[in-house]
Amino acid sequence: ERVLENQQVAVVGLGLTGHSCVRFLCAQGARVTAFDSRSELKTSVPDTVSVNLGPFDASALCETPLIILSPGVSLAEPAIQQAVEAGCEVIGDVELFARFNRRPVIGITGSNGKSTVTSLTAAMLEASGVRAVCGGNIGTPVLDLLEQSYDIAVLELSSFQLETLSSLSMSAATVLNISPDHLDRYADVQAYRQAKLRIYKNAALQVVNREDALTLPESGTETGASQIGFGLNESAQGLGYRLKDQFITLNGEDLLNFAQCQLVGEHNLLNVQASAALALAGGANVQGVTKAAASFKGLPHRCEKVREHNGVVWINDSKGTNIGATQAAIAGLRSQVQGRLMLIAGGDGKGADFNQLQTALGAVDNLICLGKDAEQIASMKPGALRVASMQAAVTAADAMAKPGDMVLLSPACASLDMFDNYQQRGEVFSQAVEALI
Ligand code: UMA
Ligand code: ADP
Repeated sequence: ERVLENQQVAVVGLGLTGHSCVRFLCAQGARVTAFDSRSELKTSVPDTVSVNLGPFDASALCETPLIILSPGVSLAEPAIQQAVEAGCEVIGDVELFARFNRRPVIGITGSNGKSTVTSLTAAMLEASGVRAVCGGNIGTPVLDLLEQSYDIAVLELSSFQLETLSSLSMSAATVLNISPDHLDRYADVQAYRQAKLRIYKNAALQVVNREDALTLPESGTETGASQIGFGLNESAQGLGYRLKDQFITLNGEDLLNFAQCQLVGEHNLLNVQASAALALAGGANVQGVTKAAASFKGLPHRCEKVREHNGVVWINDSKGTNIGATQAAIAGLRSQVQGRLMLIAGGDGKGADFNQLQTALGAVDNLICLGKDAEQIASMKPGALRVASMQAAVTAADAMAKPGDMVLLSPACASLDMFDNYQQRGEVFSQAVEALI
C-alpha cells in the first residue's frame, strides 16, 4: 500500500537517519521537505526534495502534517514544540519503520552493552539458521532494512529513538542496564530511564536485569507480557550464573560455559546472558546460542586489544562514552593486569557528574586526561596528567609503562569535542600505539 503517496512529510536532521528517511519517503511517492540546522551542510538528496538549511523554520514545519525527527534533534527544540502544538504529528524513523514492517523484531536498549548484545544476538540467531539483520543506533538506519531479506530484525535503540517510537511490536525487548548518560538532553536520570522503558510497551517478552531495578518496567508486566531475568547470581529461573564452574544456566539447567567465551568481564557475562534470552525468544536453538557465544570476539573499539609491545598491553575502549562503561571496562580488565593499569580518559562529558568515577579510579594507577572535560576528571585523582592530544596521551603512557602494565583508553565521554566520532578516536589511538617503537 502507498499510504504516503503525495503526502507532505518533513524530515528533520540530514545525517544517516535523515537520508534514509528521504530515500524511503521518496520511494513511497511522498512530497518531502528536509531540514538541517547546519547551514553549510553538503547533501545529495534528489531534486524533488526541497532542502531547508539553517535555523529551523517553525512556520514551514507547522504546515507539514507529518514530521520525522532525527534522534540527534531534541523534541524540546522550540520549532518542533511549536509544530506539536500546531497539531503536527512528530515521529522518529523507527516509528515510520514500525508502520511498514511485517517481520519479527527484537529490541535492545540500555546505557551500555547495546551494540555488543545486538551483534551477539544476531550471531546466535544466524548460528541457529535464522536469518537476522542488525539495525538502529548500531549504525544502519532501520528503514534501510525494509528492502533486505531476513527472518528477524535485531534493533539497537537509543533513548532518543525510543522517545519518538510508540507502536513497534517486538518478540522480545530488553533494557540491559541504566546508569547516567546524556544528561545534556534529559532533566535527570529518571527522565532518561523513562525514555528507555518505552521499549517494553509492545514487547511479548521483557528481558530484565535482576540486579538493576531501574531496568524493570514500572507497572510490573503490562499487557500480559512475559518476563525473564538475567544476573550474576545463581537462579532457578531465567538466566543464572554458577561461579564455581563459570556456567551460565537457563531455568536451573546448564546452558553454556562462560570460560569458553572470548569476551571477558562481568559486564560481558551479563551481555551473553541477555543475548541468549533474546535469541532464544527469536527462534534460536541452544546449539546456535552456545556456538555463537564461544566464537564471538567482541566488536572493535570495545575493550579491544590493539597491541602488546615491550610487555605492555594496549586496549582501545573508545566506545566507553559514559561513566558506567568505563567502570565496567576497569572492573573487567583489572584482574588481567599483573602490573599497573593506566587509564586515558576525557572528552565531552555530556553533563555527567564525574564524582561517580572516583571509586573506579581507585583501581587505576595512572590517569591521563584529555578533551573538553579533562580537568573535571583529572581533579578526581591526585597526580593525574593533562595532555592536549591523543598522540600526547599515548606518548605519556608509553614513557611511564613497564612490562606487565596495561594502558586502557576508555574515555567515559563522547568524542565529538575532538573527533568525528568514537570510531575515529579509537583509530587515532590505535595508530599512535601501532607507531610506538
Ligand atoms: N542536526 C540538526 N539540528 C540539531 C541536531 C542535529 O540539524 O539540533 C543535524 C546535524 O546537522 C546532522 C544531522 O542532524 O546533519 C545528524 O543527525 P543525528 O544526530 O540524528 O545523527 P544520524 O547521523 O542520523 O545518526 C543517528 C544516531 N545518532 C544520534 O543519535 C546522535 C546514530 O547513533 C545512529 O547510528 C544512526 O542515527 C542510525 O540509527 C550514534 C550515536 O552517537 C552512534 N548515538 C548515541 C549514543 O549511542 O550514545 C545516542
Ligand atoms: P553501547 O552500544 O550501549 O554503547 P557497547 O556494546 O558498544 O555498548 O559497549 C561499549 C562499552 O560499554 C564497552 O566497551 C564496555 O566498556 C562497556 N560495556 C559493555 N557492556 C556493558 C554492560 N553490560 N555493562 C556496563 N558496561 C558495559
